[in-house]
Amino acid sequence: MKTIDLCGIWSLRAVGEDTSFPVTVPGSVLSCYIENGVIDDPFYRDNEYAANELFWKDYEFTRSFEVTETDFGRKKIELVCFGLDTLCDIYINGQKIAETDNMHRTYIFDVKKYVKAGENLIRIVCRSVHRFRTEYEDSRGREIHNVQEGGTKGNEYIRKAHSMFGWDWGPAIPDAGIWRNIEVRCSDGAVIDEVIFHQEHRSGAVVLKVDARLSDADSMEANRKVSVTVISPDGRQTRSACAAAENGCAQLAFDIAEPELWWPAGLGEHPLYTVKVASDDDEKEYRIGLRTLTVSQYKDEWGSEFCFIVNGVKFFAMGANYIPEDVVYSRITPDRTRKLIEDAVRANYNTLRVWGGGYYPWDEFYDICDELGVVVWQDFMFACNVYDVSEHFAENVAAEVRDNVRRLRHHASLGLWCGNNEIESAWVGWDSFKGHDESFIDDYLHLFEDVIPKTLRENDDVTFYWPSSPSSYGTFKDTENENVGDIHYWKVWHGFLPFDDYRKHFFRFCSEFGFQSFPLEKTVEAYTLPEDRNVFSEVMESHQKNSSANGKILAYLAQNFLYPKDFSSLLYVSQILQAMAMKTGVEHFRRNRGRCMGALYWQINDNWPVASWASIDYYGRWKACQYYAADFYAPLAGSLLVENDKAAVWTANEGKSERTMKVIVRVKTIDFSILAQESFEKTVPAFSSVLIGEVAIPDTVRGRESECFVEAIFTDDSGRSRTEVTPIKLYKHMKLAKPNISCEMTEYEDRYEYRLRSDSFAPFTELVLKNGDGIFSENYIHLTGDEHRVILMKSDITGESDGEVTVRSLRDTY
Ligand code: BMA
Repeated sequence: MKTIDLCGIWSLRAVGEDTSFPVTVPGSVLSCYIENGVIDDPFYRDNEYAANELFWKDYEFTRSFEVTETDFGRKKIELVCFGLDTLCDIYINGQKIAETDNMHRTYIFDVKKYVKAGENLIRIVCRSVHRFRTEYEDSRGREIHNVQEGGTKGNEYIRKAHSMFGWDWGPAIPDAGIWRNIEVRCSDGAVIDEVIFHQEHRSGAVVLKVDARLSDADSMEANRKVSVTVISPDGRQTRSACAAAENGCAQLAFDIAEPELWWPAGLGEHPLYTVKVASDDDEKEYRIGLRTLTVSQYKDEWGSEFCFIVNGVKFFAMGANYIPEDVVYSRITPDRTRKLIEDAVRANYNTLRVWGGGYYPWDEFYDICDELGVVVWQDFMFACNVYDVSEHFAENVAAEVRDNVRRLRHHASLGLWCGNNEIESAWVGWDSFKGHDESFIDDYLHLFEDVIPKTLRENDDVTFYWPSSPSSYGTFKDTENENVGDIHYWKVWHGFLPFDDYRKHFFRFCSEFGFQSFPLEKTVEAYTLPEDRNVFSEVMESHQKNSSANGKILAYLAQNFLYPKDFSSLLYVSQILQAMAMKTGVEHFRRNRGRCMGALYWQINDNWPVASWASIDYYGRWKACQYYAADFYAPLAGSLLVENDKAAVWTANEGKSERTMKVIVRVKTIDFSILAQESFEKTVPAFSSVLIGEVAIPDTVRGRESECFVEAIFTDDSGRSRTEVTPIKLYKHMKLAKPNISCEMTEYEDRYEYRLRSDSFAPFTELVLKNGDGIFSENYIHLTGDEHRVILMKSDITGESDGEVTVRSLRDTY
């Protein structure tokens, strides 16, 4: 087979305009216009609105390509488009070959009769999605009035990432273009259409079945052979076999007597076997992990559990929700994705949920998750919308499901397929869903409980399917039941309840809960002018897509902290609030391990610089919450709970072996006098959460509550130490002295080391690199005593930096 890569430089022109610009494909109108200086950076100030207007126009992408005489002589010539965004007309040499209307699909067209030997011209016209959505007529004359906050009416009619039309964290700029690879394939022999893997795990051994299917036309011809090679993770053992294809299918099986099993992060290694499949004219390579992975819904005393079970082991899913990484999709490079997933693992995640309002990530995303042991909860791309499920729409979705399931099903990291985000529960409870024609409910059931699961099963009969997130039983039954299925819990934040409310619930799996904060000041500076730097300015409000969010941040601030003295302090305190909120939730969920088996907060990343629920901002900068996640998701995590005049210390062990935890609990004053102290040491069994001990708050605290706090220093059996703090009164009512914090920096070959010390209690001590970016070994720590605390910055700094930092703590905010 010969592949002619059509990526690279194309020419782009708005239809009806004279000027054309070079564009690198994969690429888009936005990537081209930004690169060529046609528009100003759409993320700067309020430029997003002008960028949105661009998409009332049609755009034409053109390039030429050569087909040699030899390639032209081959039997089959196909155009393969891995991602066309979205309403595209494709022409080769002036003849229209196809129309497309789904950015989530891989299109393969037989173009033999359109191409010629020598130079060919391909032209792809992307029609305006704004025109389409405003002119669209429902297949049965019905009206849809639901519009997601920050979204655009009519986005539901187009199979294009919903959030490209805006969301409550992202701008509405529905870019257009060729967003993934594109190529021409010329072949003579058999093209491998798909490869299906099945694993049978029995008494420690694995039978790996490989089922290779040749594309339709080829399967008719006799004497087709398929060979398969399986290479062990270390590359040392290679086994090959060959089989004749019957009706286009060849099946081979390999007995793997001593399989190296794949485990999620924290539970073991993530070895990957390489499997090469070859026909006479095609070759495909896969990396697979040997494991069983599904969801257990075993009935128990509370209801039904909802937990991932890998190789027979139930584990607590820890992580967050993933949204598109950029508004300009061609900027989402594998390196950037790798950095994000590495940051997730660095913060001890073992799971990510790919949320249904974006795109199906490209293969590298899953390769990286396979390599790093991150289980993927994979939504199909539907979120918060009412759909007109016409016959064409249903067929289009079925094709999309088939394409993506075939592309992703072999990945070790694939944990679950989910029908959609929040649509089942929206039909039950959301005001914006009320008043729609009832037949839309049939459309819902047809799509999510028939078309999608049926197509899924035809292509992946192994991976667990969950109809919607959240759901309990499907079919609108008891969707918000806390004792069955998963939950999106938003009463903290959207419902305005205090952080403590998490502790009143015992969810089985909390797949969304979240709290907003502003991004880092450096990030805000990148999209504002000095005069914009007030959270209620027009520019700051444009970079805040949840209309009531600034008010919420301020209301939670009022519950916890004193009014911040300036803009910078407000940004910082908002991040502390977010970190506290997520920590309160996750610690409670993990204390209830067994009953609760999953916590995926909303959300890990942003698609532009914005105030949002993300714990890592658009530029990859860690907010306080990401640092705290590293602790609250630690495989062996300690938590401190001060309630009813008692301080209780807990440890959750999400590992396979028993561990030991030592804890010193002290009740202290802000000038470090110790009013009470107790030490504990306890063995914590594998996969458990235990109460280590309790300490009564001493009477000596009476009358001076506002000067006192409880500290718990957890030291695990590897020597790793962490300090948890809870004040006796609320932080806003504490009498904090202005601490003198010394910070000595030493530069080593591979790191900067900062020795911090304070003369009085300094909660939430933050380090920020003055120049450049990087991730500290810890941050937003509490300085609770005379001793030095050491923080490291390893050599992964990006940008120019001499290691210089600014230091502040809570007392600096007022
Ligand atoms: C969740 C998500 C998103 C949204 C978020 C914050 O429920 O599914 O729809 O961005 O809430 O409001």
